[in-house]
Amino acid sequence: MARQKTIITCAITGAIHTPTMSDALPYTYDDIANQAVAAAEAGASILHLHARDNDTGAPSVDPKDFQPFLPRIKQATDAVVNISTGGSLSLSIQDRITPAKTFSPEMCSMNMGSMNFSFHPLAKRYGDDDWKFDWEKDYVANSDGNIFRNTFRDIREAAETLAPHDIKFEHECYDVGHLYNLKFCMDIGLFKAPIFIQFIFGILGGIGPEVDNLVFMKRTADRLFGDDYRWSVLGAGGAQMTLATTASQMGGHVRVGLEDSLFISRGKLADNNAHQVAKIRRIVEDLGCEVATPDEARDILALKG
Ligand code: KMH
Ligand code: ZN
Repeated sequence: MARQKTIITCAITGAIHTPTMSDALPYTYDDIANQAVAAAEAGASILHLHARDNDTGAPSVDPKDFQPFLPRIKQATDAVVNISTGGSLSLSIQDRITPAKTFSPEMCSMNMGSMNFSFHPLAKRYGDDDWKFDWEKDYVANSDGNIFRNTFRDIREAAETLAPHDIKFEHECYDVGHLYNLKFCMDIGLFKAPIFIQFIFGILGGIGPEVDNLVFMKRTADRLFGDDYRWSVLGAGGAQMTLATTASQMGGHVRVGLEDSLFISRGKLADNNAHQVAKIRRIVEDLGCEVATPDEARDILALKG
């Protein structure tokens, strides 16, 4: 049987990194549009998109901050548009799903459980071995701000509100319990097969970025979902490229982008999103896999098209 092609998703800006961390992080409408188009040209067939305030770079879920770049991306590329419903940690689920409800994209994210959500100190240290973290200030004092809330009520609200739009969900699973939440939601009819799971490793609060854990997540998903799922891997920070490489060799799809890691290699910031896409594309192709075009991604994931 021919080997399935590898889908590269690029997550362009996210809501966690700040522009002070890297000059490459796009936050103006122009930069988000230009970097998204360049990432698609470099080989990304899915673009996972958040918006930011054009002046300050603060995360935004206001449709007026998506409007200036979405049509430009659609006009310049054939890439699948995937809009975040993660928004940022402090927002309600109603606010977080507003962009997907407004623009009805082919895909959007769907986060599968509540958790503490912080950068792992080791992920930050990937670029700066002198970096010091302040446990009291960064992790303890800010604990309430670090809760990523995705209760069953939130998940149902998002699923039911978005159901009429026929959007394919990127089910974000940060730990093995989230796979069981997803299975439960499928059993009660909230989500229909085939589903697309993003296994996420290396967020502090979720499962760690070890290959053993990837094998464990995949084996658990095989048991729970059988042939009813497609999967991709996102490693945060320094785990990004190594886990994406391993995933591609295990038959999975991959996600890169400055939302998940600002680096191109140890100690070296990426120039832009396309830099990371070009690197993973080169690795995937060198190792004998082919990269999926946007239409092939639509086919593999059974998108509305
Ligand atoms: N930033 C990623 C670790 C979302 O947008 O819904 C997870 C994410 C969530 O992309
Ligand atoms: Zn995101």
